[in-house]
Amino acid sequence: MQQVATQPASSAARSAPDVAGGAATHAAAQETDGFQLVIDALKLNGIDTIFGLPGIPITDLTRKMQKEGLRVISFRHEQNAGYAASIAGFMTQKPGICLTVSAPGFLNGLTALANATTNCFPMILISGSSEREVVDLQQGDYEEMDQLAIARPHAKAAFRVLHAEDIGVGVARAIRAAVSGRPGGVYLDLPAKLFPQAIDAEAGRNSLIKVVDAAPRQIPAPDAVKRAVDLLKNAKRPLIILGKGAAYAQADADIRALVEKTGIPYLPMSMAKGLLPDTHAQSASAARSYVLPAADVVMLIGARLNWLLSQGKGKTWGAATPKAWGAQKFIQIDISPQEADSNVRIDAPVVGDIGSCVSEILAAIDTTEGADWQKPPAEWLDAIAERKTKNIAKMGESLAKDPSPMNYHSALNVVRDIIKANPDAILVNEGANALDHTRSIVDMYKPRKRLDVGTWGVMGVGMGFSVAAAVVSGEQVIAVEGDSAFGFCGMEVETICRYDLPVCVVILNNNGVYRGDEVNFAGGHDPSPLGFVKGARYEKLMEAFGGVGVMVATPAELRRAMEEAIRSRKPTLINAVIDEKAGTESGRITSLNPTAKKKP
Ligand SMILES: Cc1ncc(C[n+]2csc(CCOP(=O)(O)OP(=O)(O)O)c2C)c(N)n1
Ligand SMILES: [Mg+2]
Repeated sequence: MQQVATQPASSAARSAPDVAGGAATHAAAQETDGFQLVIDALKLNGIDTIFGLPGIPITDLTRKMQKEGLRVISFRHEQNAGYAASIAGFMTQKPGICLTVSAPGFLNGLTALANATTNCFPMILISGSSEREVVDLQQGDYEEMDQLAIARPHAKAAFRVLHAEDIGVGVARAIRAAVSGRPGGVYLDLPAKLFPQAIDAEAGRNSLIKVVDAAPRQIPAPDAVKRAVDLLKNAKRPLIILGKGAAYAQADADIRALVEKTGIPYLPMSMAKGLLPDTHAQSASAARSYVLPAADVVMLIGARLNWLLSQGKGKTWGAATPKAWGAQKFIQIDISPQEADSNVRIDAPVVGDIGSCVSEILAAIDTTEGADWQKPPAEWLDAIAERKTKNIAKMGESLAKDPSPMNYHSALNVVRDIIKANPDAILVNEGANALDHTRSIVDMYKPRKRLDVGTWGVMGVGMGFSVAAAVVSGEQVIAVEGDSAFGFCGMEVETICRYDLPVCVVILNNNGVYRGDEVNFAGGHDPSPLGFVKGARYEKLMEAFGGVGVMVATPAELRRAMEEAIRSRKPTLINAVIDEKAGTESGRITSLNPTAKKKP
């Protein structure tokens, strides 16, 4: 692994104002306070990085954290800090911490918290809050808001700590809630008055909890494993679907062994790409629309049957009507027992953590079948191979074209080559067409290298994810962004420059949301709601903060600029100008978009 781009704690300490003295002056040497206990509790539990934005009442907390050796990454907007924390959680299995001020800062972070909960990313949003007594009587405090109540429906759990001696318990509960079972977003409310509260240092130390076994393994029941293996064994057209949960589990070797031992074709969901290399012979990605309706037994590994899989029903699955079920039988490996039957019947639920479930299934296959395990019938594998070959050839033709101006294919063909040559690089991706084309064109080779809009299809995660990916891994990050998507978080290029992170942002610039050739149907001076300033010079934004900005109009220019960004590891923004007519409405999910019967 490459060197993590870290500012040495010692130099941070030298330049930070001496805030520790604040606590020391009002407290004797043997006293500690809320500021210190929050830091001690986090450090005791292996938290080393905080993503946040300072202000009342957490300004001194951020300074003190930095002084005490935590890496504090300070953002320009809390939403981006929140997205950074959540994806750090996904990458590391440790809760990512986002730290914000009260009311508006908290609300800015809340979208990311809700997104984390939806995506099962472990994250803790820690927000300072205003005077409880005043807030509860609605007497008009500075940034008055009942944050705990507002956070609760969007979080897996929400806690408030009122007394310094409870900080240890509060932090421990937040960590357990975030990472155990199905991971998610947790809210921790820390009122302003908590921070300067002084207590005896010894009592403080004793109140802290180092969480033991924060995400306990959950071993599946042997009969559940047997039921699944029996179903799989008798399948004629089996299929494995790998979800984001499978990527999160870090059970890469066992998952690969299960796929390869059974010989079953598999489909990776977007963030599971690279769990096995996308070029693997058993990948059925290029035959997705054939395998989903044709499969007779489908094993879901850490993948939910939500909208991304058409809820397991309708045409996608070979059923006659949108609400009807297909003929498949389902095995579902999931940590949550409530997930089964959420949309269609699950014939063999296997409940437990993905790692334990996969290794138990592998063991069951080995004991009961051993060398006798029959690979799927040749007709099934041949039929898939035939479709794959045809579709890959068709894709090859599109990629080989060199139209002027560039389109998604010719630009992404370059990104595809760059990732192939740099398989450790992390690919962050958002947009509509910019997302869908990247997902299908750019092959991934290693697990957890593709980070994208996830379950909600949310725009604006790009720069937060990029910052966190670079900070957590030290690897080169390549962010492929739609021009609209980038606009949600673009100011964080300053953060990327400030921390000198190896992030190369590639904006696929088509002058708008989906397409840049939309018109105002009223014929007035205002542009279409979907259009942006034509010919915008996004690269100058990066230059403004000392990074490298490049505008490119051809694949050759894009390739040169990306290669240079990777060589130099400098913050780089490449404004890749593509055909404004190249996109389609909503990318590949046009069918989800209600349209007026009569066009405007
Ligand atoms: C937070 C949020 N707001 C709005 C949307 C709706 N939306 C979906 S994709 C998209 C932008 C698509 O344009 P762009 O990023 O430029 O990608 P393109 O299709 O043009 O390549 C928007 C606004 C969303 N998904 N998330
Ligand atoms: Mg666009």
